[in-house]
Amino acid sequence: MKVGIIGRTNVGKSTFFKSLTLEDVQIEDRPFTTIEPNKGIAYVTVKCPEKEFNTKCTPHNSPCVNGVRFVPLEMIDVAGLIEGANEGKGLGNKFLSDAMEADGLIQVIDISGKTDGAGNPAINYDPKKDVEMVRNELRLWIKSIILRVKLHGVEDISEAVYKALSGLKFKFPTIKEVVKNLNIKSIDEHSAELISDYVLNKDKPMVIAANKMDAAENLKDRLEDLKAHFKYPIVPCSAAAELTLKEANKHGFIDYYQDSIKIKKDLNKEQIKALDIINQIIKKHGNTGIQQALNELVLNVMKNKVVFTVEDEKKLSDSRGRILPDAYIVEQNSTPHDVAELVHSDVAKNYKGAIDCRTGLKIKNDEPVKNEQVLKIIV
Ligand SMILES: Nc1nc2c(ncn2[C@@H]2O[C@H](COP(=O)(O)OP(=O)(O)OP(=O)(O)O)[C@@H](O)[C@H]2O)c(=O)[nH]1
Ligand SMILES: [Mg+2]
Repeated sequence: MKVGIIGRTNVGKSTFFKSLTLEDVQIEDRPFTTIEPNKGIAYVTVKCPEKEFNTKCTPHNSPCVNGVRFVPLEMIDVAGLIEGANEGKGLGNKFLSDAMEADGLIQVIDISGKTDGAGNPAINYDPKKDVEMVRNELRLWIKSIILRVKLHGVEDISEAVYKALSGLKFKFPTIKEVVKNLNIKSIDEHSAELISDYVLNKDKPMVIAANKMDAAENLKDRLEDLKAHFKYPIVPCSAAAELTLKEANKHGFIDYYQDSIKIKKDLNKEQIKALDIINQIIKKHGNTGIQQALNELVLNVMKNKVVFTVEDEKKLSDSRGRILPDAYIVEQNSTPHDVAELVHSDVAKNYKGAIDCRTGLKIKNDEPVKNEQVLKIIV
């Protein structure tokens, strides 16, 4: 599972990325700070089943804090876009192929309107323009790749398009579906655009992270306006607040957990002031919105599931005695065998079935796994 962070330049993409991965990346108040993609591990959060099973987990691949499991996924932050990227403006659009390694996208925007379409300071800039621009640049870029398809007589259109888009993680069934449903018989400007739109909609689900909410005046109106125009879920957030809290937590100044902040060390006046501002944001909105944006994409929009795997269905342990050691994010229709593939190729090879540890019953091989299911894979 991989999530890509995209958006116009200087909206806070790298700050968003860093607040979730704590990777040491460059953040600056100017356009085009990021050039090479940043990669790291972020986590979705789900309830740990330890309490329900009346046990205490000893996590291996997914840390547990106060009964909340942090389930890992890959995250990639790419360079920023500006209008005309398809004509080479700014850093162009070639880096978008890095973002397309992702199964889902978070588009970061600057809801404060204090930077313009080129990433420079502004007053009251309308972030709707950025959402449309990013969409348009993505569509034009995919379209240009599809337009390079040369059909040699009998060749299947779906296969030719799929080959041209290889590496961008679009699914073959999606391409077959659009070619069939829209009755596409040749590749031209119009059909390439239709295919581009369709595959982006279907295979790159997206949420909008309305960042810099701390700096926004009339935040409520601005959010309403966006919601009225776009079908994507829109999550108000402050990556700068989240990053400050995570770093203060890491260095032992505070205990930061979900929406609670506890001061641990003597802080100076400046630090107290900064924390006060952040505290007000959290009180007003409930949270910084960063983890919420990621969870919204991975669990609600993409409808992925989290499953826990164990080797002993009674003790809920692995061979080393660790309790509820591992959790995995799997696609909506995954079967127990698909989960086995994620655990290890040998486990998949020797797969003989799976048991639902809640019921103790065997699961049918073609039955999709359930969210937060605890599975014993029989090998
Ligand atoms: N007020 C406020 N500023 C923020 C927030 N998030 C990021 N910033 C600031 O916005 C500026 C740009 O941040 P980056 O994370 O480098 O932005 P980016 O989108 O990665 O930029 P490029 O890589 O250049 O496209 C920096 O000055 C950040 O400190 C936020 O939530 N609130
Ligand atoms: Mg950046």
